Amino acid sequence: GLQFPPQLNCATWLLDRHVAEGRGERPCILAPGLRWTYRELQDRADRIAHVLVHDMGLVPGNRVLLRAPNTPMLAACWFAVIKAGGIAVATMPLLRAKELQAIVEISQASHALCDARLADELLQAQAACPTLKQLRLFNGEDAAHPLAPDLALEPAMARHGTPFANVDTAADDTCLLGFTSGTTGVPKATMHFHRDVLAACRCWPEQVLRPTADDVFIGSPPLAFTFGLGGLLLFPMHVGAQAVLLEKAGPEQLLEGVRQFGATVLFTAPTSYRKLASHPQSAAHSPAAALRGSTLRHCVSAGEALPAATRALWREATGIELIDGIGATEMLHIFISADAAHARPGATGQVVPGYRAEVVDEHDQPVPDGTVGQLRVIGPTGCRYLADARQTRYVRHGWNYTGDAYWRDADGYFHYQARTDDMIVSAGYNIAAPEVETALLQHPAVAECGVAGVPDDERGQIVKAWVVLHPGQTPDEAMTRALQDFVKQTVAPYKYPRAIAFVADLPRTATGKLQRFQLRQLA
Ligand code: 3SK
Repeated sequence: GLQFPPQLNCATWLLDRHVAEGRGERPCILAPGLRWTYRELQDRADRIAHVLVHDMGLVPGNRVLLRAPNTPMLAACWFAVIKAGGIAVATMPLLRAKELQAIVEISQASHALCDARLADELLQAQAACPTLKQLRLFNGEDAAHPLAPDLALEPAMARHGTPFANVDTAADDTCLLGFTSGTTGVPKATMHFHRDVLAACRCWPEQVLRPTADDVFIGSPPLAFTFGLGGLLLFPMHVGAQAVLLEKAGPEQLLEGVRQFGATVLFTAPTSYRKLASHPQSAAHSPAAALRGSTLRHCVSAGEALPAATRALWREATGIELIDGIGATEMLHIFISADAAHARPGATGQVVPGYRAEVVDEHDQPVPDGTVGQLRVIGPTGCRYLADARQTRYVRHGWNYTGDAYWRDADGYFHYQARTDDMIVSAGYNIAAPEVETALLQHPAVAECGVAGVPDDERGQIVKAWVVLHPGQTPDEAMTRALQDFVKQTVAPYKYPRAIAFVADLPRTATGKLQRFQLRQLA
């Protein structure tokens, strides 16, 4: 097992260690028009830590809400909170006042550091949240409205010196709250300790990704999503590598970022790989073709199930085999995965050493290989909810019940079926919604789709698909029949969608996960 000293501040290991050991001048954080070395990031983080403690009255254990797109200042704020013994509560940039209010209430955040360009919604939330007393805004020069001088972070940073002596936290003091993205609509706060952060850096990255100090990480997930926090901040810094932070990370920005910064490791979600690979330009000039022979050597997919068709599309377009993985905010990062050499199409991978994962039945008993059941996982990085009665439902005897339906094969590879609540029962047949989605996605007219069960008098439920067509395709009766026939020929015919609705886009969480429970509200 992993051993950590009883007193531990993870910022000391991830950031200050590099400067102390002579690597301070190595590049650390890159962004368009900006390059910070490890020493420069440390300088910013130390100054912000002084502001938090001396100007804003932070004491260890206070929760600090962070709100910004992926920027170097967000990284500096995150480390400042950890250095000061606070608890980082990073939030998705797209959240509105109501959602921020819920997060402030659940986390009991007393302090906030916010990108001035995103201040409006937070100020609205603050008006309704008496616990949130201290707020500072950064990146104010680009903001639409002038900053109240007493709220501006950068001038306050300039008034403080360095260094900052990191608070001597215990290894099992909480350092971050991760909010689940709410595929079911109700977010939960998960608590992570300083030692969890370092354990996450030691498990999946060391066993599967195996990065080096020469790697340059890039990607799309927000740092508020632990997939992004690990992939774009913790894991690069653990090995002294570089991370590119992009405020916008659509296909064009990712492609340009890989080229401009010579990125070697890409983190993004299956939908984004699919968009990159099937860009409307001709195949020879598509973004994916431009990545063939580029600096990229590892492409990591997580955040939602990877359809086999997307894996194949990416391999054909770029020559790179995706590293798939399933993680959870509850577990901080990925716990089942396979590196490119061990990838098995249709399977997420094998359990990452350090974790145990099992497929169990409704009585919590492990099922034989080949049988579908619920995935549960236990390991060094989770799982605890903050003051949430659902702890007893989702965490039992230390195991986190993930809500994913999986089966395991004889070689220990785990195969995703659905969220347990995404299994459709139609006329006695069990149908996994993602399997129907995977089949539909193989049709050339389909850009995106979501599948869910809808009530039906005769069959109990029927399979319904909500489909976004590629530009130029016609959403008519003939298309409906073509898609239904296609699914019948691709998977067992009883799984075909008896109803199809054509829509302009699909409801997704801020982390890009499909919200199947919202589909039924669409026309
Ligand atoms: O959703 C996932 O698969 C995931 C992956 C890595 C870290 C966190 C999460 C939620």
